[in-house]
Amino acid sequence: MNLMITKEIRKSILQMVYRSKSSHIGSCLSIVEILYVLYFKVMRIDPAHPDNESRDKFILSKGHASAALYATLAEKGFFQKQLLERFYVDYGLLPGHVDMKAVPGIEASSGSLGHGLSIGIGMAIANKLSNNPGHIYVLLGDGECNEGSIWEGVMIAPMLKLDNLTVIIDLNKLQGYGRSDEIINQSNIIERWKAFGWDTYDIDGHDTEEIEVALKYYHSMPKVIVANTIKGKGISFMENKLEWHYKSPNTEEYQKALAELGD
Ligand SMILES: Cc1ncc(C[n+]2csc(CCOP(=O)(O)OP(=O)(O)O)c2C)c(N)n1
Repeated sequence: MNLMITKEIRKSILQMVYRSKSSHIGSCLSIVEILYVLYFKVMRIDPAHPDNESRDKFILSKGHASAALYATLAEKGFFQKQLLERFYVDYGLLPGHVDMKAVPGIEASSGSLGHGLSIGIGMAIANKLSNNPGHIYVLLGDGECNEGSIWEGVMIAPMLKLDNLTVIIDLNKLQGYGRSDEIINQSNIIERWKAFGWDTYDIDGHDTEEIEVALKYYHSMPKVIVANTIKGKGISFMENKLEWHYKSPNTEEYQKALAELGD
């Protein structure tokens, strides 16, 4: 079941990016298992009632990986899968960076990196004030963690004891133009977040059981899950290759990738 759904999500991402000749396929492929576990195993959400007051909320702060979120929402039944054909095309419906007004199920627009954590903290505070049981999940890129605004959020969330907030860092170790540890070395990222008072977890971000256990584990403080992932995961020639941040597959590459993902 896990495998079938994650494979379908990967196929949708591939088709969307190929059709629109757009970027960020590697960034999408590293977060498929995380999105799958959130939307199919953990979050209390109902595609038939996307505005339910007490729902859990997810913010994809690395909004350039929009294709992965749109594909997961379609798979979950928030909207018809056919709408994915309208990704990043002229007169399309689904913009290249996440748009909360495009389709049901999206909680925040994103794309300018560094804002999702603060938005999530605001939502978590609002839920506390109104006794709303909804939990807030925020997914950050590891390169995105170079943004100063992220560290304002890292400092304030434990002070406010936001135990209704979970952050997942997609540690795929690559950014747009290079390796994360060569740009700003945060190889001790867990110790850094821990020092500010976060509950920390270090997991394999492609192991769905590990992801589920980490997400469901009780925590009294805000939690950060550092998910070790592979950029381009699932398509062999894209794995851990910087060029697939911006590159779009040509027809030959598309066919090869599709064959790898199989039926
Ligand atoms: C504020 C801001 N600066 C620059 C960019 C351009 N940009 C898009 S993706 C990216 C790299 C992000 O790297 P990372 O967070 O590691 O995500 P990944 O794509 O590796 O998953 C950059 C710099 C942006 N979207 N927003």
